Amino acid sequence: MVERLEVEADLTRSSWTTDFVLHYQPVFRLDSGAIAGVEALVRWRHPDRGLLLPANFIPVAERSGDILTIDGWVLREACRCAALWAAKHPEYSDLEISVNLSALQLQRSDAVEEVRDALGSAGLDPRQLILEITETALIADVARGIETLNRLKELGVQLAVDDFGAGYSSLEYLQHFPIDILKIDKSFVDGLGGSADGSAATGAIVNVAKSFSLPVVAEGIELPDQRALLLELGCELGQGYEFSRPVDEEAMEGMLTADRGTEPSGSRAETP
Ligand code: G
Ligand code: MN
Repeated sequence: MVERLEVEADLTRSSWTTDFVLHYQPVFRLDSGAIAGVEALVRWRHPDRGLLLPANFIPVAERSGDILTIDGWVLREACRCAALWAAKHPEYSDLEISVNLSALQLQRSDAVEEVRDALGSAGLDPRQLILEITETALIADVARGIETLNRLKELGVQLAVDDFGAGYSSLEYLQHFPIDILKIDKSFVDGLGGSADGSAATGAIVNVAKSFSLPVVAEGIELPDQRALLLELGCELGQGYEFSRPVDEEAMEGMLTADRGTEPSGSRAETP
């Protein structure tokens, strides 16, 4: 409790441009290792505690309302970066960037305007923006959710279900929501390649995506075996430490420059 209050107090003192930073994790083609996209992940450079992951501050920011400011900044910063990379690297002129949208952000009356503004001020083609939404956020307010998602789709952006399989996994909403991509939760990847064979559950999730004709991205791939098994199960895209940890803007651009569709160089530590 003391800890939470402390984080809350720290949050209100934070300056968005210097204390928060976006790291980027590439999404790879599991067969060739070529970069297929990038996910933007927010980190908080805490003055005393070092680089904090979203799990350490997002819940507090959701309760305090600071999440809306953080989310807006993340969206604008990610769009700016993607537009910059697309302009600098012609071979990535259609590079897709994924941004995580919180449940609260989805419920805001001006959510669609915020996305439109971020795209507009960055000059980013809407087709390059993928908004990731968790199952829980989708279910929170179904009627309003569908309306907001439809309006977001009208902007031309793509929508992905994040952490798919971890929540309700209600197949019904896949029919009603305008979803473009499914991202398999890391827990289904963890179950692969170890002593306990989790490939039946993972295969079932991949098949759900396929039967809805949706591309599927596996999250949290940490081992070569997991990558091989996912490919066997028909999953073509993935991200995780086996390919690359989330890295800062400069390192991400370095990867784009070096990418020739060859094997990634492996993971490196995530540094502030
Ligand atoms: O909810 P979402 O899937 O967007 O969360 C992604 C989080 O998972 C990020 O904080 C990212 O740093 C972390 N992550 C990405 N790849 C891996 C991985 O291979 N292993 C683990 N343990 N975490 C990962
Ligand atoms: Mn995500």
